[in-house]
Amino acid sequence: MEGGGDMGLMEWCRELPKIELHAHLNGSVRDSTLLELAKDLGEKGVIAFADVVHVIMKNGRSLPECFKLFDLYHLLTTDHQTVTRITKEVIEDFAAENVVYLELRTTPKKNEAKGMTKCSYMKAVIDGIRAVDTVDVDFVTSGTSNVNCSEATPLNCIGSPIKRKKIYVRLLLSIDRRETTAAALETVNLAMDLKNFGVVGIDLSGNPVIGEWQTFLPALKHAKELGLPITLHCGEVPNHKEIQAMLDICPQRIGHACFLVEEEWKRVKFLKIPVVEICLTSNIRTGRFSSIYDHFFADLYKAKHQVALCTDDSGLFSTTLSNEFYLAASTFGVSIHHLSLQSKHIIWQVLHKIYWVVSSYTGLNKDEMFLLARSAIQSTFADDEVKHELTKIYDDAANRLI
Ligand code: 6MZ
Repeated sequence: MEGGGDMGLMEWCRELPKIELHAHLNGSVRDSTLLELAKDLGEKGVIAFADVVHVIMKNGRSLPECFKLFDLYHLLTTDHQTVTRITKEVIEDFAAENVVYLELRTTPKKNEAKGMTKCSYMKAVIDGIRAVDTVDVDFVTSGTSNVNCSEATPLNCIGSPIKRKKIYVRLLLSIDRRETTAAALETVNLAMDLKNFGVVGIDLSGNPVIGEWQTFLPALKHAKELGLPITLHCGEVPNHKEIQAMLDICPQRIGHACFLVEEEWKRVKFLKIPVVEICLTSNIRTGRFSSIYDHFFADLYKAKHQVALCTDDSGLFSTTLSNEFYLAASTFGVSIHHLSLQSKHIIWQVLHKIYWVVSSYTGLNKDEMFLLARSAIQSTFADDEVKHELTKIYDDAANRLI
C-alpha cells in the first residue's frame, strides 16, 4: 500500500510540504479583503462599489480582462497600510496550505499621490512579512541593510520560540512590461539594496502584448551582472522573436511557456534550463489551452525537465497550491504512465474516466508527487542553508506521506 495511509488525495496534497515559486502578491489577495477595500473606497466616493463587486466576483477571465482587473486591484491596494495588510494575509494563506517556502513576487510601485516610492512600497511589503502572526516566518538570515528609506533592521527568524508552523519567505521584484528602461533599472538596483531583506531575484511580468524586449533588456543584463537570478514570463503569447531573445539571455527560470514551439522546447530541454514554472489553473482560466489535457506539463515531466507547480494568482483564479498538486495528480497520472506524448484528447478523456471508475482514480502516484514537490528545492533562489533546511523538512515529511 502507498504511504499516506487512508488519506484522500486532496487531503494528502494539503498535507504535502510545498514550495511556491510563482505567486504575484496582488494576484493572491483574498476576495473578502478586496471587497472590504472596495466598500471602503465606495463609501469615500472614489469608486462605484456595485460595479466593482461584479468585476471582482466574476468567474473565468480572459488574459486581457485579468490585466484590466489588476488595474482595479492596484487602485484598491496601493497605499502603504494596505500593502502591509495584503502581504501579511497572503503569507498566512500560503502557510495555511503547508507551503514551507514562498517566493513572493511583486512590482514595486511609485504613486506620488500616496507619497509612495518604489522603496517605500517595498518597506510596506517587508512590514507585512513582519506582521505575520499565525506562523513563524524565516525571512532574512544575515547581514545589515543600507536601504535609505527603511528604518527596519534586518530580521532574523521572526516569531515566538514555541515550535509552530514555519514558512520561509523570499521576495522577487517584478519589472512590469509597461515600465521604461529607467524604471526597470531602478527596480533592479532596489533589489540589490534589499538583498538583506529577503529579495532574491528579478521577475519580468505584466501584459504580454505590451512593451518591447529591448526596453527591459538593459535592466535584465544589469541584474545578471550583479548576480541576481532572473525569472521571465515567457511565451504567454506566441511572440517567437521574444521567446528566442528570452532564452538567449539564459534566465534561471521561466513562467508559463504556453506558446513555445517544438524547436524552442528542444532548446530548453537540451540545455536542461530554464526551470519551467507551471500554473495550470491560470493557463486554463485564461484560455491559453482549450483543455487541461492539452497542457504540456506531462510532456516536460516525462522528459525529466525540471518543473515547478505554482499558483500564479491564487486570489484571481480561486486556487491554492494544494489544488494545483491535486489537479496535476488527478489529470496527468494516466498520461504520464500509460499514454504516448501525442495522444489525442479523446483517448485521454476515455482512459481517464475508465481508470477513475476502476481504481477510484488517484492519478500520479504519491511517491512521484512527493518527489515533484521536493525537487523544487533546487529551483528556489534561496541560499544553500535554506535549501538544506528545506531538504530536512521533506525528509521528515517522507515518513508520514510516502
Ligand atoms: C503576466 C502577471 C500575471 O506585482 O502588483 N501578473 N503578469 N501574466 C500573468 N498571468 C495571468 N499575473 C500577474 O501583482 C500583480 C501584477 O503581477 C503581474 C501583472 O503585472 C500584475 O499587475 P503585483 O503584486
